[in-house]
Amino acid sequence: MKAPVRVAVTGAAGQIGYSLLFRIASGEMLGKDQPVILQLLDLPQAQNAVKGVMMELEDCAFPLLAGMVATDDPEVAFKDVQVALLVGARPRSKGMERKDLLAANAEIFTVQGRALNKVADRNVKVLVVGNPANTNAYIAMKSAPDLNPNNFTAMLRLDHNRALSQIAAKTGKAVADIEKLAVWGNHSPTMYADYRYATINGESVKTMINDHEWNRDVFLPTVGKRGAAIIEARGLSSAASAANAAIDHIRDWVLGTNGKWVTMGIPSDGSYGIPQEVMFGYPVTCENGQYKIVEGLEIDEFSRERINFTLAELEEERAGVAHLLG
Ligand code: NAX
Repeated sequence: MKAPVRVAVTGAAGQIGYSLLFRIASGEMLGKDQPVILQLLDLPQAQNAVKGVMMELEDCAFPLLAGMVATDDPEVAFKDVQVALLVGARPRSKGMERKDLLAANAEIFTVQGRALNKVADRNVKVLVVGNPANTNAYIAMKSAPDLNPNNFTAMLRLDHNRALSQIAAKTGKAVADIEKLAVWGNHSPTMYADYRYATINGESVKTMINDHEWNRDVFLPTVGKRGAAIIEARGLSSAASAANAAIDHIRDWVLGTNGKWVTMGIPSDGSYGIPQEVMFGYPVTCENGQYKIVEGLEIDEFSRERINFTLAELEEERAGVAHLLG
């Protein structure tokens, strides 16, 4: 039996947490032969609810669940963790302005970045799900100077999966056969889902669809506003699909993609003209626990416009929190 991997999940009492924890404990994220210890962080007032979730996890009798910890202290939750899923965040309350939301989250992710810096495993892989995910991941990264910045990532995988399923519906083909999709930028309606290089059984998706208006007026708005459409229909924000995307993101990062492209929000290395350190959605492949940006894609005028648009939003968010970073 392998040694257990310590996995931290923040916002453990929330709705994404409830869809996420059982799947991690059953081995869907790190493999069916990999025991895990769950280290659950939530606010003091949510500790009772976390206990309830832990009771249910116990009642599943998962063979791979080697232990659990519940706490409201980030330094306890992140102690020696090799994977950290930062899901908990401050939601926008009524009348709250965008800058206040950014500031409230900046505080949370500064504290959590510092705690990771102090107590986490030196190779911890961090995924930020809590919104604004890219900027929160950027703040956590900047607050953890002793850790490798490349180990901080933001979740764009839900946008990627949403785009895959829209393309499958449009072409009448199977999701599993779609390769080489890219989503650029921020996890927000400004993201740019780009199927120019995508193929289905070797055939070009762009040629198959051959409809620029559909791309611009239907596909991009549908993917970009999917979160709002789900809130409208369900009365609650996406949870199971978000948890599923988080599992996909970490599984692929740890176990590899076999050459398949996936989308991750990662600190830019300057590729495609994105300023260094901006937490940006890129197409990547993963191997041996490392991701690698897919390089050499031609960026046409329409794509450059879209990429600049989502970049401008990220730069604005980054400028909005700059004074809060020491
Ligand atoms: P919930 O409100 O159901 O749960 C959030 C949980 O986080 C609560 O239990 C709360 O007590 C806890 N929490 C708040 N502040 C905390 C802190 N400082 N430390 C630890 N725990 C804290 O929200 P849920 O639906 O689970 O969504 C969680 C986050 O994911 C939100 O920020 C949401 O906007 C974001 N999402 C991100 C997505 C993405 O693709 N990146 C998609 C889905 C989702 O909208």
